[in-house]
Formats: sequence, structure tokens, C-alpha cells
Amino acid sequence: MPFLFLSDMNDRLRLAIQKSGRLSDDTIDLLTACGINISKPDRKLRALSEHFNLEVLFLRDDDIPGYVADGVADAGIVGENVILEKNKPVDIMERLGFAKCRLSIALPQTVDYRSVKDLNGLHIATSYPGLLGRYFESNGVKASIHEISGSVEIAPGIGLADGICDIVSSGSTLISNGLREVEVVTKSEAVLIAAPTITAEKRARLDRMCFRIQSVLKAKQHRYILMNVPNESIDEVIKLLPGMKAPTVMPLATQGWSSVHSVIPENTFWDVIESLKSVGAEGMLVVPIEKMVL
Ligand code: PRT
Ligand code: ZN
Repeated sequence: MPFLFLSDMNDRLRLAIQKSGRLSDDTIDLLTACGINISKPDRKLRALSEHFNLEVLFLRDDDIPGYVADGVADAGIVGENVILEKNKPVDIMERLGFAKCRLSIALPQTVDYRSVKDLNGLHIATSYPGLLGRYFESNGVKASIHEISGSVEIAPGIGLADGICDIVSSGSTLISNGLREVEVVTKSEAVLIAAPTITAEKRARLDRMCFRIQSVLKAKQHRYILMNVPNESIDEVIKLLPGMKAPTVMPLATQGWSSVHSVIPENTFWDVIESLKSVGAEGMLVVPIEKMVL
């Protein structure tokens, strides 16, 4: 039935993701957790995920903002740093919580540095001339930019520049090159972007994908907790537990005790556990949550 086939193709959402690099495994894992299965590319540039009617384009990360801005892809997953550098008109739909890093200016450890004014007159090597130029402009810094495409961290050591502006994650690359981070230009993480020209039908499909992504990300940020509580402590325990609406309380087979179940955020997890213990909760079990739909 040629007509059906064509309408399927026209509806098909095109998602651009990094072919191979720091974003690719986490991107494929996230899509898989959302029930969108795609196999890792070998030499292929495209793959289909039939049950979500999705076509995946495997690209270099630098090309993703342009492909999405031009509407060649409807959406993409890429580092925010790349979007800001390319300065293309795309809509950020979701922050994805992986590939977290910062773009920072670093100088040799031996250089005395007090404030951004000390950058005046320096020669800085970077692969991010757009972002760095805008940072200098908004901070009233008069410094020159030397654009290089790789191994930025060695530039001061070989006399190519006074300092660098590069992606920092743990900071160990800077330390091993005798450099010190002096200013953060921007923070970044992987984001889902959409083409400004996306059709209403594809936008609806992308919204469905966003809904799944939010459920997966929320689940990652929370834990399910079960504990035994003496009945006289239940009120105090409940005060400590935010839950989704309210904690579940069920009687235990042992008289005077209850089982309390709730959901707690990962970032306050240990503080909450300590407080619960101090008001009499015991036998706590903490389990991961796969999806969380609110
Ligand atoms: O081939 P392609 O062009 O697709 O990929 P790429 O080589 O340009 O990018 P890739 O795969 O290295 O990184 C993709 C994205 O991951 C970046 O655009 C950032 O959004 C994000 N990211 C997160 C990082 C890092 N962490 C990171 N640590 N990108 C690069 N680094 C490098 C950095 O350039 C430096 O050399 O790691 C070094 C610093 O790491 P630390 O841990 O020593 O501080
Ligand atoms: Zn790249």
C-alpha cells in the first residue's frame, strides 16, 4: 500500500545523535530506557526504530545544531556547549542530566590571577571562539583568541598561547598540564533540541518522547524506600517523607508496628535516612525506580 508507506515516512521523526563519542552511549541508553530501541551504528549513518516511527541520524556532534536548525533533522541530542558555540536557532526541549561539564578559562598555575581584568591582553587558545568572544565582550575584556581544534591543553606549554578555554569535567587534564581553572564561561549538559520549523504532527510525537524522557529522568533522581516503624513514631516519620502524594502505611504482622513506603529524592537521600533512623525507623530497604509518571 504505497499511500500508507509514504504517510509513515512523512510522519517519521528524525532525531540526530552523536555517532561515536562521549554522548553516544548515554544517548542510546536513554532512548532504550524510553522504549525506543536502536542498535549502535557500525558504519551506518541512519537507523530506524519502527515501533516509535523514528529515524535516527548518526552525526558528529558539531553538525547536529545546524542539521536541526535547517530542519534536516527534527530534533537532536547534543551538548549545550556545542549549541551555544554554533549559535543556531534551535529550541531546547529537555535537559538530559548526562555529559555534565563546564567551559572554563585556565591559566598556568604559576600565573598570579585575581579577577577577570587579569585576562586583558592575553592570548587564549580554544575550540570555542564564539562563546569565548561573547564572554570577553560581556565582561569588557580585551584579549585575543587563537582558534585550534584539538589538544587545546598543551597550547601554553608549547608557547602557542598564554592560557586556554576548554571543556573541564574532573579537572585532571588541567592539573596534569600545569593549568589552573580561573573562570567558568558556561556550564553544560546534554540537551534535547527541536527544529523551530517542526510540524505540529512531529511536534506531538516529540512531546511523547519528552514525556518518556521525563519519566526516566525523574525515576533516576528518586528512590523507593520501605521501612518498619513503631506506631507511636509514624507521625514523625511521615513529616520527614515527601512521598508522591503521601506515604503508604500498612500494618505489620507484629502488633504495634507498621510498614511505611515512600519515594525520596536522591539528592537528600542520606539526610532523610539519618533523620528517619533517629525517630525510630528500622529495617529500611531502598530500591531504584525504573519509571516515574506523575
Ligand atoms: O567526533 P565528534 O565531533 O562527534 O565528538 P567530539 O570529539 O567533538 O566530542 P566528545 O565526544 O569528546 O564530547 C562530546 C560532548 O561531551 C562535549 O561537547 C561536551 O558537551 C561533553 N563533555 C563532557 C566533554 C567532557 N565532559 C570532557 N571532559 N567533552 C570533552 N571533554 C574533554 C575536554 O575537551 C578535555 O580534553 O575531556 C578533557 C577534560 O576532562 P577532565 O575530566 O580531565 O576535566
Ligand atoms: Zn565535535
